[in-house]
Formats: sequence, structure tokens, C-alpha cells
Amino acid sequence: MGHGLLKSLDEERRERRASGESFPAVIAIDLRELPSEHRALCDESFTGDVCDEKMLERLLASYQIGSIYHLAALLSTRSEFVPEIAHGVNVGGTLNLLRIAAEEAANNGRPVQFFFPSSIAAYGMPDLATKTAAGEVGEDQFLQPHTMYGCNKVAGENLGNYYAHHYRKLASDRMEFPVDFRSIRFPGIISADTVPSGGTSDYGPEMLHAAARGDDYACFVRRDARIPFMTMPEAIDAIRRLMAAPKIALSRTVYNVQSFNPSASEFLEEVREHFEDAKTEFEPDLARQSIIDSWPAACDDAAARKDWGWVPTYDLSNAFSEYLVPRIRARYSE
Ligand code: AKB
Repeated sequence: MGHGLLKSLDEERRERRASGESFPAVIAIDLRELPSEHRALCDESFTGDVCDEKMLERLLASYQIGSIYHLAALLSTRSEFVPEIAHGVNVGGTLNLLRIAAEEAANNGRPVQFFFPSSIAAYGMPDLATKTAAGEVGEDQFLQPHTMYGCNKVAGENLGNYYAHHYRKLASDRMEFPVDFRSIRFPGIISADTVPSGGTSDYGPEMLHAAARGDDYACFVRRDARIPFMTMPEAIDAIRRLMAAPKIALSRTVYNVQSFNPSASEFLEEVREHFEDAKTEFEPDLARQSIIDSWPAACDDAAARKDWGWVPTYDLSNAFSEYLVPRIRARYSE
């Protein structure tokens, strides 16, 4: 997601600057040094850890910050092996950045925009019958997550809402609304360019990329497993669209989006439309399957459509034919 966002910001940055307009500097921070092609997409890049408060304070002292896009996280599967570490990164890191945003806003006298990628992991469907009956789940339903990652995402959303509306409520020198917090609960995301790791929705992209490579794939969910997905370009477009929306148009701080929600076997059928020899077998991992069963089959994204013009670019079929398969074939033919 970080690479896709840098690419999108860079496109606008070059366009605006070429026409003589100003565009804020883009500063990227990652745990590991950015590859050279990513460094070319931003004005400066640093290696650093969102849990390192001293590093963040040094950054605060070096730049005037207008917007923060906070993408650092341990995903759902990895977090279940190290839940306390996940809490430290996913919530501690988020809190550090929210504090930076609020202090910067107070320094400059204007709110700092803050994008927080939440997740369908924030939901906790109590059982399969309820999941099936619930259909499209709204943003304020079933918010009892079954994973540490989901708990962290709900905590991040609530912290963002606090910094946006209630920060230092009793302090006489408080600033009203220092952080313009905006969040999207992302479904599973499928990229043609990268294969994710550490997530539980990874079975979709893993299945597709394995088929494209001609590799065997043991799918760790049941054939009937169903959650919402979208493509990476749609996720990046949704972030940019939400962050560009006038604040007055936004009725909430956290939004659902989704593009398609196939079962795992429907997903495999689509894969085999393009890679007919795909050697995929279903070998459910019951523990990971229980995470998928706790996530909604579909999300109601009416608020995002109404408030800031979210519309999916693809359905399942044209996501494969127009984006995923052409890009993946090119990637594996290199
Ligand atoms: C995961 O699977 O953990 C993530 C997510 C759905 O937020 N991709």
C-alpha cells in the first residue's frame, strides 16, 4: 500500500509542480531503507520505527507537517503469534503519530490531516449463522473483534476520534479539533505487484500469484469462506478521494468500502478462467479459518458512496481481466 500511495502522490506532485503550482514535500519513513525506485517517488525518506518517539520528535522539529498517512502495522495472522508486540506497534505507534499531529496542529494553529487504514478485522461476527444472516454489515455493527489486530484497529479508530473531537478536554489551553482524522476499513486487498504476508485475507492474492507462477497452492480456508475484497489501485484511489473530500461533507471518521466478495471457490473459478492448470487444493487451517469466519461476508459502503463519492472500479471478473491478470502475466514473464 505504501508504494502505491507514494506513486499516486508522486503523480500529482509532478503534475502540480510542472504547472507551477506548489505541492507539499512527501517524506517517507519505513523500518527498512526504501528501494531506489520508491525513494524517487518522494522528496526525502528515512528509516525509522513508529514506536521510536525520539525519532518522531526529531521529525516534528524538522518539518511543518500538513498530513500524515500512517500505514505501519502488524497484520492479523502475524499479530496472533506476538499479540503484545502487535499492540505496541499497532496502537503505540498510532498513538505516537496522533500526538505528533496534535502538537503540530497546536504549533501551526491549523488541523493536521491524518489517514488511518482500518480493516474488516475490526468486526467480530459471533458465529457463521449470524455472519450469513447479517449480509452487508454497517460501520457501527459487530465491533467485538476476535483478533489482536482487530482490537488494535478499533483502538486506533477510537483514538483517532478522540484526537479529532475531544483531545485534552479539560485543559484550559486546548486546541479544538487538532487532528482531521479519516479512516477506511479495508477489506482484503489484491495487488498485481506484490504478494502480501502476515494477513489472513492473503489466501486470495496468494492463490492468484501461485497460479500465475505455476506453483501448487494449499488454500488455508474452506471453499465457502467469504469476505469482501478490492484491488490495490482501488484502495489507493479511495485513500486519495477520502483525503481530498471537504471536511464538511464527512458524516463520520471511519468508512467501509468493498468491490467484490467472492467465496474462495468462486475466486478459484475466476483464477482458472485465466490459469486453467492452477494447482490449488483446499486444506483449511481451522484457526486461520476461524478468523475469516469472524469477518463479515460483505460491508455496507453507502456512507462512503454518499459522503465522498466512493465507487468500485472493478467487479470480480474485470478486476482479473483488466488489471490483475495482464499485470501479473507481465510480472512473471520478466
Ligand atoms: C489481514 O488479512 O490481516 C489484512 C486485513 C484484512 O486487514 N489484509
